[in-house]
Amino acid sequence: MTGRQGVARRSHVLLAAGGTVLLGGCAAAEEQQSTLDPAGTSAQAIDVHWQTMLWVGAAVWVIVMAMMVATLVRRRRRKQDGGPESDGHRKGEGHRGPLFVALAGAVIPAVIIIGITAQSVWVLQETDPGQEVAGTTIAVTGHQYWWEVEYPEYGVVTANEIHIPTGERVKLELASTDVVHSVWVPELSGKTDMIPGRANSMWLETEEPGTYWGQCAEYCGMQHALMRFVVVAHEPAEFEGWLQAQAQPAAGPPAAALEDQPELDTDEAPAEQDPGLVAQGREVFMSSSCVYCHTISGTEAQGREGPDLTHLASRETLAAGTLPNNPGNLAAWVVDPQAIKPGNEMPGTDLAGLELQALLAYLESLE
Ligand code: HEC
Ligand SMILES: [Cu+2]
Repeated sequence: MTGRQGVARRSHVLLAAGGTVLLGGCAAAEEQQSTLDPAGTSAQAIDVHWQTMLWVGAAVWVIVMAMMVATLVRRRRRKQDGGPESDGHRKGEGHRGPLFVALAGAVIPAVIIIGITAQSVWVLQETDPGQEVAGTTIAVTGHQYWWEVEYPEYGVVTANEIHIPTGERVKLELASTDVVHSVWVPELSGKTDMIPGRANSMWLETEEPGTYWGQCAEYCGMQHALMRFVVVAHEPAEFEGWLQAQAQPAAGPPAAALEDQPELDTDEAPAEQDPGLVAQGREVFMSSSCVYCHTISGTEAQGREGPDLTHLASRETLAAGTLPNNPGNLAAWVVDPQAIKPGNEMPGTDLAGLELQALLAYLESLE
């Protein structure tokens, strides 16, 4: 073996090792988005195809490498025995006949390629995003940088969470209000683009209840990476319960609290979920710019620029999977959304002190 061959071989080994480390790193991500752990019908078909290509490719590689090593060993042994270095072919020793060349060089590769092509045609049919789907229809609209999720048959609108029943093929009707986005839930399905002015659709189906992370898969601007969402798969009965709760208008503050609203008093520390404070927060919300962009059903807030906040407190995340939904993060978001997600469409607010606390208490009450 010449020195150069040795270097080339070693760098291949290094590349292979590096690739393994990289793949391992991806699979270990916390909020898992791994195509290698499929839980949906469509992702499973894709996985079958991927596994076939991986293992057939690995088998071919192992066989070719084994034959190469065998040849090298044989050659070296012959050299040690004092024989001439490269007359194997002339003598016919170790020479592979035309039948071998035809099989290994043409027939076997052709069989493998035809087989894998046939399988990919099957996968394309199995996963076809445009196929007829009988189940629940959900309209999902991409915005820079969040997802509007509507259940037209049930009058439910939410954001950044797609709740689905298990054991049913659910249809997603995709649209975009600005630029091209793409829906991808690696554990459930492949990607489908949301193109402004074009009606695309896709479907999701899983037997396993759970939370699956999704991601915008088409670069759409500054905060593309923070345009995430979750798919929450429920048992059908639980899903019905979720739909019913979401179809309710926002919980208003108790009537008593509305009657005797205390004056805003900056000296007094407010109690958690104080009904008076919640009622004041509602006033603050309705009299500030929030109403131009956000809807809270059952109130005068009917803006459509930002996520529907009717059941904000029931959601797991804020700002499209950017932050876990808890009081601290909610306060940080409302005060300075541009610090958290620079370039997003929500401006910060000047509200402070008790007014801000009241506003936050109201938002937290939107179960
Ligand atoms: C100019 C329009 C606009 C105004 C005004 C506005 N928002 Fe927003 N808001 C948005 C947009 C757009 C998002 C989504 C940002 C993203 O995730 O990229 C958002 C997100 C939110 C979220 C997170 C919702 C979720 O489900 O992730 C909350 C809470 C919120 N806004 C509260 C408020 C409050 C309170 C006010 C008033 C002080 C307000 N917003 C004013 C546009 C606006
Ligand atoms: Cu996007």
